[in-house]
Amino acid sequence: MNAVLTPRAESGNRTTQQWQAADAAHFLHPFTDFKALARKGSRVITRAEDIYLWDSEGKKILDAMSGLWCVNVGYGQRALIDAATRQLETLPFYNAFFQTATPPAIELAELLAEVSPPQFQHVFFSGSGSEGNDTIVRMVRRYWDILGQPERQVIISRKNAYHGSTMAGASLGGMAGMHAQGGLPIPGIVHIDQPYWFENAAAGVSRDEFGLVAARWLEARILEIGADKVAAFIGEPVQGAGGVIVPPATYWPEIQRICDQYGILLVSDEVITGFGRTGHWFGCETMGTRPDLMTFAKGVTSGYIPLGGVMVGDRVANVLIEQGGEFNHGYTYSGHPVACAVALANIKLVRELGLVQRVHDDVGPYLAQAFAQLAEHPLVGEAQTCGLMGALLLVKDKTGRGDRGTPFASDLEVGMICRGHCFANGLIMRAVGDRMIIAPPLVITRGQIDEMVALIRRCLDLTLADVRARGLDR
Ligand code: PXG
Repeated sequence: MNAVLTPRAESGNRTTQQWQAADAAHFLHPFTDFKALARKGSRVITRAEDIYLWDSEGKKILDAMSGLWCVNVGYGQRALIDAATRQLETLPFYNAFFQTATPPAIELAELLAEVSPPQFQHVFFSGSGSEGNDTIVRMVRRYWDILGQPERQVIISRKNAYHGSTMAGASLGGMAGMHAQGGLPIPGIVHIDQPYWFENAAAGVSRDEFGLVAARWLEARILEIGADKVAAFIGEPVQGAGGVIVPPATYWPEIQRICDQYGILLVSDEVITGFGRTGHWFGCETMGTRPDLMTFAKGVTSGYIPLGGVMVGDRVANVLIEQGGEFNHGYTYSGHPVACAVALANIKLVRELGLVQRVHDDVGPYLAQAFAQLAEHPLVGEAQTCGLMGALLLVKDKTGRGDRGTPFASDLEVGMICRGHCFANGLIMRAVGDRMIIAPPLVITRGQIDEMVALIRRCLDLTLADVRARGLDR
């Protein structure tokens, strides 16, 4: 029988098959082959608590990806739920366009200035990280315009970066698959190689040496374009969607030196790394840079409700405010009162629970230790963590290419085999190529890390058995 014709049950009370049929009939999912998913059927997630999800079959799953890098305080936090409810009752919406403001937006702006590095005293709100990066493009070009240097238009980014999915966000990003659709990148955005030692370092070059080499690709590109044409450099402190690529410690300080030397604005995209993920409030603090602008989203509300924005450093804010006149840019939901109320409750909770310090002193080092042990697994060629982000690179042979290991051919999709085992064993861990990545909620306990690592180990064993049985290691 065609499931679509099954009588519709009460909302929230349908069978998995009924959900899947309605989903396939109407819902176009992001970054998805629609037809393939319709054939296979979505996994329907129906509820969550702490760091666990439950699907429509009642199966419990450990969410080692915090939703999509965002549910930093874990699921079910009463303070956030109550903040949203109270604000919905008091004032569900008002805009910030017509010389108006709402108390939650003002209070959040004030609190963000407090938790951000000292150069940040102003914020521009958006509804998402992608919109935040669109604002970045508008703002850096406007900045140079006001300063009488309108030819400074070019923004330099990196291959395999992820900065969102709008026209500007996807253009800033360096994902080849995204650029292949719809005529991207837009003009004035160029990309240099990423600081990925495993893939891009020459033989015999140490991580730290490579960090300097990779940073100087920026300098070379600036000189090629002409420093007087370059507006800004943008990067994620740790590349997230690109596979949790933790740069060598030498990389970011050298990037800072280069931006300073040529007067170029430095933009830190903190959409994933913001609000404690790396063990400081912002990833730029972990990496030792002083950005002029920071994009944020995700962890600002722990994903309970959409909100994003740009922290605007004094260098840019002073020019925009003092000399800029009207900035012709903004979104209906810039400073949405309910989103801002949830963000306020979220940031206060992060403080109350001491989550940033906890990642820095306790669970971050604990995860690093566990990953160092996983690095001994025969499939693992590289194990990296930064705070509560982690990656395990699956390799064919650990001893190839000096000590760097030999990767699997990418068409074998060994990462997808591993991800399949994770799903089947109640663990959400993502595969980016053959990099298996995690970013669990910051509230995760040591006991829960043990539980997660035991699941990871089991899935690595199952993947290794598969790889050997299918002869993929030959
Ligand atoms: N910057 C960074 C660094 C991000 O990680 C965005 C901007 C865009 O944010 P919005 O809110 O517009 O999605 C992101 C988003 C993945 C994945 O597959 C990562 C993101 C989004 C969707 C999927 O890891 N990051």
